[in-house]
Amino acid sequence: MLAPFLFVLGAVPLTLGLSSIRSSASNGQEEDECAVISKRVSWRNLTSTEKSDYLKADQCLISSPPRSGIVGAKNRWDELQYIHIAQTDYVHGVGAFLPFHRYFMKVHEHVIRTECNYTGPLPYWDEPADIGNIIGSPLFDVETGFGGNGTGAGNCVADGPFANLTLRFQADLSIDEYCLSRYLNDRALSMATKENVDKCLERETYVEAWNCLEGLPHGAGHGAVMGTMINPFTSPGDPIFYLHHGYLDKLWWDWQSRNLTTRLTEIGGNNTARGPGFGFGPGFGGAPGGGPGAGFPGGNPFGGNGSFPFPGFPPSNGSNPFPFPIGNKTVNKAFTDYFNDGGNVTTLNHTLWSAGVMDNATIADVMNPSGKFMCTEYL
Ligand SMILES: [Cu+2]
Repeated sequence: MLAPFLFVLGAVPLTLGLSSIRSSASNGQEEDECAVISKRVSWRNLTSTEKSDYLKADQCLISSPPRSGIVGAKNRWDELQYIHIAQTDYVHGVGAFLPFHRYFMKVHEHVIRTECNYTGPLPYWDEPADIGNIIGSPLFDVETGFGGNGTGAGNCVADGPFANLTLRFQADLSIDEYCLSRYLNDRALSMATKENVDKCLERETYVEAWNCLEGLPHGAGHGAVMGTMINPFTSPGDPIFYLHHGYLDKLWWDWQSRNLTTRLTEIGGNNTARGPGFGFGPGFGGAPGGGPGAGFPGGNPFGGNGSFPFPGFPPSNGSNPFPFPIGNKTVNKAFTDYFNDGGNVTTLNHTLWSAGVMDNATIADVMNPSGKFMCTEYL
């Protein structure tokens, strides 16, 4: 019987508002309980079978045909990456940064569970544990992890379960194949310290905590892996992305947990990004070797007046590609209307979009990790 357990876990269900009022179905079961609680666990604490199953699930996405009609995608993995690329400027440096990435973790979980029969826990990267020895991290184990460092001129990953993985969506959504690349380094990971995390967890307001978390703790993981991971657009091409953002999401939850009475509903910030790459921290760009995904030099990758095609956004408009100016710091009404906040301030009504891979959600839906939409629990 899950329900009483969930009430304890769900802590302060009142704060979720009207949408979570429980209703009894005719079979007597409550409709909005979680069928399964997804456990979020450090990669270090998975058994070897769990590790192997998780790696196989991502491999399954890579070998599964596309399903969502995203033009140019050759597999399910491409479609997940597309979701992130297509809205990079609107999910970074904005109030929705943490909620969107929490939702995106759920989208990934949803597809591995429903399409690849994955039933295990969702791993995150315990980043402070790897400070000073990223090469020795169990994440980058060639046999039991995600493969090791990149090699050669392009820093392409050539060993482990994702050896020779081919990606194809560029930052502007054009198609040009490139390898999964990494340039592991301890310098960036040195910023993932407990001290830097604690500084964020001590912030009082959501806006302060989000800005802090999107800075060093977020930048450290991306910068430590470099290659594909340092590109703010294409970073979900590396399976490590989901463990890094799983960890970052845990940090948001750690902050929320310090005051559930207010922080299960506290949101804010701007809806319009401050520019591409905000939040990845300075100085992380330019991995040796270059090439697509092997480093993000910063600034506008499309040139001064480039337009950013968003096929299928908003999805209600089918295939309508509508242009959004890059680097436009003003409120873009086409977006803010779609986000449904009624302005440039991020609210609980804010729409979270995944190109139809999963249904849209709202920020309200994801505020509580153990609520009926997320159904997760951090261990
Ligand atoms: Cu992101």
